[in-house]
Amino acid sequence: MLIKRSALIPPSEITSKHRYVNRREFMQAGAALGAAAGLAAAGLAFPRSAHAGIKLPDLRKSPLSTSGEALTPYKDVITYNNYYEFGTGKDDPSETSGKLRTRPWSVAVEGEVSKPKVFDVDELFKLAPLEERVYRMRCVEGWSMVIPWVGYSLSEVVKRVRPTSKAKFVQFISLADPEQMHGVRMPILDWPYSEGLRMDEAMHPLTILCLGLYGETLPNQDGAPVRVVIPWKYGFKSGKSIIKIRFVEEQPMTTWALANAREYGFYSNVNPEVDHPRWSQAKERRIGEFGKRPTLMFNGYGEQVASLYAGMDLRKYY
Ligand SMILES: Nc1nc2c(c(=O)[nH]1)N[C@H]1C(S)=C(S)[C@@H](COP(=O)(O)O)O[C@H]1N2
Ligand SMILES: [Mo]
Repeated sequence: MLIKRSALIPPSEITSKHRYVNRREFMQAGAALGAAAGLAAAGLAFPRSAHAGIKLPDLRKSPLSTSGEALTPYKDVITYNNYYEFGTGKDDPSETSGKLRTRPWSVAVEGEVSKPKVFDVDELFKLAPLEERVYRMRCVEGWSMVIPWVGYSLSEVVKRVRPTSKAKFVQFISLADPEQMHGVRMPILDWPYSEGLRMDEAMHPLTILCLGLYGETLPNQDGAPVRVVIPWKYGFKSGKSIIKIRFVEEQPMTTWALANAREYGFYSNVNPEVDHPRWSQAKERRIGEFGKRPTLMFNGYGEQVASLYAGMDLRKYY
């Protein structure tokens, strides 16, 4: 088979991953790899179906990765998901997102910028060197994973559009296509899924524009073809399948704050001391492990990000 062993995936996980991927997906991946090789001269070009994941070449390992923690098995990363556009069950996204069309795809970067631009997603693959970033991911529901994301700092995109002095916040808007996404046909959330960051959070090097995981393009259920990942915040801040990045002057409304402002604040920094109104956040269950481990302040990224919140009451700005 053409899928090569990657140095970043421990052999045990390669085995479980390969056992998981079914034969048809293997065939698609193989054909896609062939096509990708043939199109190398034209840059990175991917076929419409990227469901099985297309190997991404030339990944450098980021020094910003967490180290010393086992990666969550690939199978769990792609079958235990929250992606309400494809249903509210953890299995729903992997079972129902297979036909999402991820090409053509573009991301419009607009608002308070002096150089607004619509980026074709294949352009985003070439904008900056792709890195492997191993981050902890903590869902507000109380579970966590360790995922080897692929991407680069979102600041790479931001600096190219030149935000104006009025740009104080950034909004990330996901695709909401009722024809492709059965969840969007129902009033589960206020669609499109919309999230936001303060400008300094968006510019922080840990915040990534994410194009892949486990050395391959993103599976649909994890937010193909492009998403953001903000590792010190609860997972819902990291919007999937984004089509728009908008720079704004006022703090934007977010989907989860609209659903329940008391439970989901704009900041949503991982914090073991600030409980969700309906449950404690002191501990978490790492997917694949038994028992619980303590939740880390800022999900363990406090050294890098605590200064962003100096002087702020984190109980008030939850
Ligand atoms: N568009 C969109 N983005 C989303 C969600 C969603 O329902 N829709 N769920 C969020 C939540 S609650 C979590 S925990 C993470 C899960 O990302 P993963 O499935 O890749 O681990 O995606 C976030 N991004
Ligand atoms: Mo979540």
